[in-house]
Amino acid sequence: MNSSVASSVRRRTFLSVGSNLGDRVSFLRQAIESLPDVVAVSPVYETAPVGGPDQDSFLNVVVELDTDMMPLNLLGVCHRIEANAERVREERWGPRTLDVDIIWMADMEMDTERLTIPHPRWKDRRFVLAPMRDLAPELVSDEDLRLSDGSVTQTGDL
Ligand code: A4P
Ligand code: MG
Repeated sequence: MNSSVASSVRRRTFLSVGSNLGDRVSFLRQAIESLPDVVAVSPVYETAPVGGPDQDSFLNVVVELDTDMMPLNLLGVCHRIEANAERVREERWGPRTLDVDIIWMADMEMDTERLTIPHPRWKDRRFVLAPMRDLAPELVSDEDLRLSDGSVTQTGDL
């Protein structure tokens, strides 16, 4: 494999996947089928929108990868998957068919114009923390979950 795409290290990685427009369940399913190196998918949560304009509720999941992809290449994959879901970037935090964000990667911290890891707002958001805790309770404390914003309800599995 091209050395600019992969490193020799596989990292435990968590992505947040959300949809609040159109057929939300099939957009989530399509995303998961297209992602590389998936090892686990959280239950689905119906979540009240956090930030942005008045908009419909989201379905959110967190997906765990075990991947050797470099962060910027993984971001490129996330953006391609969003584009395939007919996502149009209109308004920040506005309604979207699909949003795929990198939340956390083991032993990885970076802060560039294009990519910040861990995601700068992950600890504020219950729609990220609740499904992430289902997969990685050692990374999300009760206190983190209690202090986060937004209401979430678990609705089942994809
Ligand atoms: N970017 C920087 N760091 C990252 C990262 N770790 N992962 C850059 C992904 N992207 C990252 O994102 C804007 C730019 O952020 C990207 O081009 C990338 O270079 P975007 O997806 O185009 O726009 P956005 O998602 O509207 O903005 P942002 O800042 O990512 O929004 P958030 O903070 O992710 O919030 N409420 C509920 N209930 N459920 C949701 O899923 N999502 C949002 C989006 C708001 N409210 C929500 C939900
Ligand atoms: Mg995003």
